[in-house]
Amino acid sequence: MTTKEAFAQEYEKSLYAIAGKGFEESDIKEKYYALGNLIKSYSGELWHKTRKKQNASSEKSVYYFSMEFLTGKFMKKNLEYLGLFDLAEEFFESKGVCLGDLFDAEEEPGLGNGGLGRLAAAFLDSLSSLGMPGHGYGIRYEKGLFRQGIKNGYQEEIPDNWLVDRNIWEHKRYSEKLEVRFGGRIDYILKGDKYTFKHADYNVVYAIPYDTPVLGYKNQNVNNLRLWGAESPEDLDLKEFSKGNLCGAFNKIDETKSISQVLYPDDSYYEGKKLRLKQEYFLVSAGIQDVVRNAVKNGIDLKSMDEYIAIHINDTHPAMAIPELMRVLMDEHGLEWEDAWEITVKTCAFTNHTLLQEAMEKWDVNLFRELLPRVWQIVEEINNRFLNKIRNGEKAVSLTDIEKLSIISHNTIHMVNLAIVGSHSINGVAKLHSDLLKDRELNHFYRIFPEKFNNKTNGIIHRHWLLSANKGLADLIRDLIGTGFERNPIELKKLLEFTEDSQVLNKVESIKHNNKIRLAKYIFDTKGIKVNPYSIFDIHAKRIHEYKRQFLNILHVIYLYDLLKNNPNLDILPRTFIFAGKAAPGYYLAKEIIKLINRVADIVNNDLTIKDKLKVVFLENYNVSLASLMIPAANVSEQISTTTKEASGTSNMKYMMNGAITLATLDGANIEIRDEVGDDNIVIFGLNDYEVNAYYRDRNYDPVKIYTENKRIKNTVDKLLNGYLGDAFGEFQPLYDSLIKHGDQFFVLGDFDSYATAQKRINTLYKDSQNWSKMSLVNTAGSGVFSSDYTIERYAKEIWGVGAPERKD
Ligand code: 26V
Repeated sequence: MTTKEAFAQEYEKSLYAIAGKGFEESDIKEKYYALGNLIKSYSGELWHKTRKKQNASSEKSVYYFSMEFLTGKFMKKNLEYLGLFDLAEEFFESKGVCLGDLFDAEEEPGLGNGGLGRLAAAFLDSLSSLGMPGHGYGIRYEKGLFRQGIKNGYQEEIPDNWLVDRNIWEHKRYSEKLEVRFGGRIDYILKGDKYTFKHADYNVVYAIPYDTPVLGYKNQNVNNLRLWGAESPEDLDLKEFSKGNLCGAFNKIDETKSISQVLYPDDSYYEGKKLRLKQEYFLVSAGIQDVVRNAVKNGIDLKSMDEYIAIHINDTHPAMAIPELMRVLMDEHGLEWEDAWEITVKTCAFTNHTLLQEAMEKWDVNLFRELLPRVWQIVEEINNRFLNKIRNGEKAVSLTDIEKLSIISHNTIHMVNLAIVGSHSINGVAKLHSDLLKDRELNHFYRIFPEKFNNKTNGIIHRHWLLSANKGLADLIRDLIGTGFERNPIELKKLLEFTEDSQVLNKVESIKHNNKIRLAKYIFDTKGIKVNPYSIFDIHAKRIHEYKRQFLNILHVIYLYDLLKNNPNLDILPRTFIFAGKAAPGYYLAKEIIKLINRVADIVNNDLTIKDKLKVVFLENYNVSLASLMIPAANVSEQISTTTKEASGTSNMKYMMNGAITLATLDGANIEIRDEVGDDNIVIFGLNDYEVNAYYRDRNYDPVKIYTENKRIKNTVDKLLNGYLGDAFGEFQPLYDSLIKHGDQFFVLGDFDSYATAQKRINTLYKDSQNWSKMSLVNTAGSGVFSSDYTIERYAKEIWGVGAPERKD
C-alpha cells in the first residue's frame, strides 16, 4: 500500500499537522495521535469508497443497535487490518521508539459492561471483514464505565475520563444532527377523514453523530460505528446568567448532556431508572430517524424497506426501535398502521442474552407515558392489536398465557414481550440457552410464534484473540498448516494431525510458557507479586457475580491452602489462581467476593510455610487489553457458572482458542465446546440443567444439610467466620449467610465436592506435560467453529436475509 520512505514522510507531515512538532520534540501521546491520524488518512479513502459502493448498491444493509460496544483499542488493530503493522514497527524501531508504547498511550473506550458489548464489537468486526454492509448504532458515553481500583482489598470506582484529551478515531458530524423529543403532549388533528397526531410542548435533545470507521481485515471494506452524543439546543440562559445565577444558566444544558455521560454499570440487575430510559430512547430515536433518512436519500421506497434494511436489537435495551420505527413511518411518512407494522416486523430482529429474571427490563407505565407520550400510544396499540389477534386466533390460549403474553400488565411494560411481538426473529446465544427460552422461559411465546425462535451460538474475533493476542501460537500454526485458517478458521482442525508430534507439542508448551512469563511480569509490575511461570496459571476473569461463582473458586482455594498448611509436602503442583473483573457498584455481595479474594491473596502469598505452592492474584480494571494479556497465558479456564445461568459465555471460546483447558459446568456454550473437543480434553463437573431445574421445581435443595454433613465443606465455610482470615468484624458474615441462611441460590455447596474433584483431575493431568500440550492443541484445533465470522454468516443467512459472499473453501 505504501513504501517505507513514503510512510516516513507521511508520518512526519502528520506529526506537524497534529502537534506542530518534529519527531524528537514530540512526546509519546503526540506520536500516537500522529500515527492515528496517518492511519485515518489511509482508512478514510477506503471508507469513502465503501460508502459510495454501498449507497449505490441494492444490497441489504444491517444496522446493529446496541447500548454497548466494547471495541477495545483501535491503533494496533487498524494497523494489522490495513497490513501496515510490520512497516510501522520497523519505522518506529529505526527511530528508537517501541510501537507498543504508542499502543499503551491509547485510552481504551469503556463502552460496555461485558459479554454483550464485546459481542457487538465482534459482530461489527466480522461484518466488515466479510465485506457485508453492517453498521453499529450506540451511545458515545463520555465517561464510559467506571475504572476499577482496589484499596485495602475493596473495589473503588473511579470515573473513566477516556475522552478528556481527544479521540483520534472519531469524526463528529454536527451537520447530521437529529432531534430527539421527550415529554410534552399529543394533539389529535383531523385531516380529511383521518386523525393525525401532533406532538406538542416537548423538550428537544440534539443527537450528534460521531462516526468511527470499522475496518475489515485486509479487504478494503470499511463500515461505520455511529455513536450519538447528546447536546442541548439551548444556549446559556442569559437571563439567569446576567442575574448572576451561574448554576441556573447551565442547568438545562447539563441535564441534557447527562444522557450521554455514563454507561450504567449493571449487567445483570434491572432498575427502572429514568435516565436509563432516556438513554435508550435517545439511541433508538436517533438511530431509526437516521436509518429512514438514509433510506429515503438512497431512493428506497419505505413500503419495501425490509428488502434493503435489517435492524438488529441487541437485547431489549433498544427494543423501542419497534414503536419508534412505527412512529416515523406513520407520523413522518404517512404510512397506514397495517403497512407500517408489516414493514417493522419484517425489518426488526431481536437477540436475548440472559435468562436471569432480575435482568429483564420492565418499565413503569407512568414514567414511560410521561417521558414518551407518542411511543406509549403506539406500544399500547401494538399490545391491543396483538392480544385481539391471539384471542381470536386458531390456537387456544389460556387466561394465564394471555397475562404472560401481554406487553403491558400490572402497570408495567415488558420489553421482552414487545421485542418478540415486534420482530420476526428471536434468538438465544447458545444451544442450551435457546432451548431453555423455547421450552421454559418463553414457552408461552414459542407456542404462538414457533417460527420466530432460533439459536445463534456466539462467537469471537479469531483475528484478535489468536492472530493478534497470541502471535507466537499464530506463527506456529502458520508453519504447520499454512495461512488458510486466517480467513477460514475452521481450518484450525488441521492441527489435529500434529497431536502425536512431540516436537510440535514442545513448541506449544514453550509458547504458553513465554506468554506466562509476559503475564508474570505484568503481575509483578502492577501488584508486586512474584508468581512462578512454571506453576499452573488458573484464570477466572469476567464480571463478578454470584452466578459466575468466583466464590466457589476462592472457597476451594481456602480449602487447598488449609490442606497445604496441614501438610506442606502435599502432592500438588504449584498453582497460581488469577482473578479479574468488575463488580456493579451497588452489588454488595459481589464486592464482598472481591474483598474475600484479596484477603485470601494477602494471607496465602505471604505464608512462607507453603513454599510458593499457591499464589492468588486479583488484577484490577479488567478490560479488553488486560484480557488480551491474560487469556494467552492461561493453562486453566474457569467457566464454572451455576448451570442454566450463563447464556453462552464468550471468554470460554477465547481461552479454548489459546489452548487453555476448560474447567466447566455444562452451561451455555461450554456444552458446545465439550462437543467439539470431546470429554478427554475438557474437565466437566457439577449439577446439570435437569438437576438444577429439579431443585428449583421441587424446592428441595438443602445447603444446611450439606454443610452439617460434609466435614470438609463445614471446615472451609467456617473459616469465613472464625478468624482464620483475620476478619475482626465478621466482615465475611454476609457471604457466609448467603450460603447458610439464604439458601445458597447458586449451589456453591452443592457443587463444591465435584469442583474439588475436578481440580484434582487438573492437577493429575498437568503432570503429564506432553499430554497436557496435546489437549491444549486439540482445544485450539476445535476453536475455529467459534469464530464470529461463522456466527455472522448464520445471522446473515437465517435472520437478516443478507447475502453473505460465498466462501471459497
Ligand atoms: C442487562 C442489563 C440489565 C439492566 C441494566 C443494564 C443492563 C446492561 C446489560 C445487560 C445485559 C446483560 C446480559 C449479558 O451481558 N449477557 C451476556 O451476553 C453474552 C453475549 O451474548 C453471553 O455470552 C453471556 O453469557 C451473557 O451473560
